[in-house]
Amino acid sequence: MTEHTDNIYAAPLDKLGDFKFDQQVAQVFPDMIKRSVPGYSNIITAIGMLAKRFAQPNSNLYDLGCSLGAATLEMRRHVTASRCKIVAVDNSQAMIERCLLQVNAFKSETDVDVVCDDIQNIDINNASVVVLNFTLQFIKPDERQAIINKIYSGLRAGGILIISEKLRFENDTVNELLTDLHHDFKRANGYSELEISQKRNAIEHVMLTDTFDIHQQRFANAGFSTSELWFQCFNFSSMIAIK
Ligand code: GEK
Repeated sequence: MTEHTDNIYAAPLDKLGDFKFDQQVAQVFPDMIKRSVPGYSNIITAIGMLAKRFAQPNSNLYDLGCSLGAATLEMRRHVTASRCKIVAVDNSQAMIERCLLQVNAFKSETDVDVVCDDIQNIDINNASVVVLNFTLQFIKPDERQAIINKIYSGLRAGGILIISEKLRFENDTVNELLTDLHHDFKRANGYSELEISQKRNAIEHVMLTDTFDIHQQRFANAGFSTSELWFQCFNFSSMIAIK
C-alpha cells in the first residue's frame, strides 16, 4: 500500500473539529503514528515477541482498536502455537477497510477475523493474548474499568493483556517536561509548530490520559495480580498484566 505523509494539520484550519479516525486519517496513519508516538515500532516488535511466548494452542488473540492491523500482523508473523485465531477489532470503517487489505496481503496458518465494531460490544473468550495498543485512552474514563474487567474474565489462566497508553503525571514539572520532550520528538520528525498545536487542540477532548497508578489500580480491581510497566519513552508507555 502507498505510504502517504501526514499533513492534516499543516495548514491553518478555521474550524478545528474533534479528531476523528476517518478516511483522511486512515490514509496517512502509518506515517502519523510513527512520527507521533515515541517507541511505536519497538512496541509493535515486542507485541510479536510477547504473543509468541503467551499464545496458547486453540486460543484467541485479540487486537482491540487495531487500526490498520500492525499488531495483528506482527502477532501472526510470530505466533507458533497451533490453531490460534486473531480477532482484530476497530470501530472506524475507514481503518477496517485498509486493515483487511493488509491482512489479505499475507498468507498464514493463523486465521484473522477483522471486525468493524466498538470494542465495548465485543465478547472476549478463550483468550491467551489481548492487545490494547493506544486504544483505551479513547474510551470514556468511566467506561474503562468495564473493558479491563471483561478482558480479565475472557483470558485463560496464564494469559496476558498488553496495553500501551500515553500517560499523565501527577507532578506538574514532570508532566510538562515529558510533554515538551514529546513535542521535540514531533519537531524532529518534521511536524511544524502549527501542526503540533492544532493536533493537540483537536485531540484534547477525545483522548483523556490516566496516570500509571490509575492503570495499575484498574488492573488490580479487575483481578490481575501481576502488572508492570515494561516500556516508557517520555509520556508514552506500554504495560502488561498477567492472569
Ligand atoms: C496500532 N492499535 O497501530 N472501539 C473500537 N475501536 C476504537 C474505539 C472503540 N470504542 N475507540 C477508538 N478506536 C493500533 C493503534 S490508534 C492509536 C491504535 C492512535 C480505534 C480508532 O478507530 C483507532 O483506529 C484506534 O482505536 C486508536 O497498533 O491513533 O493514537
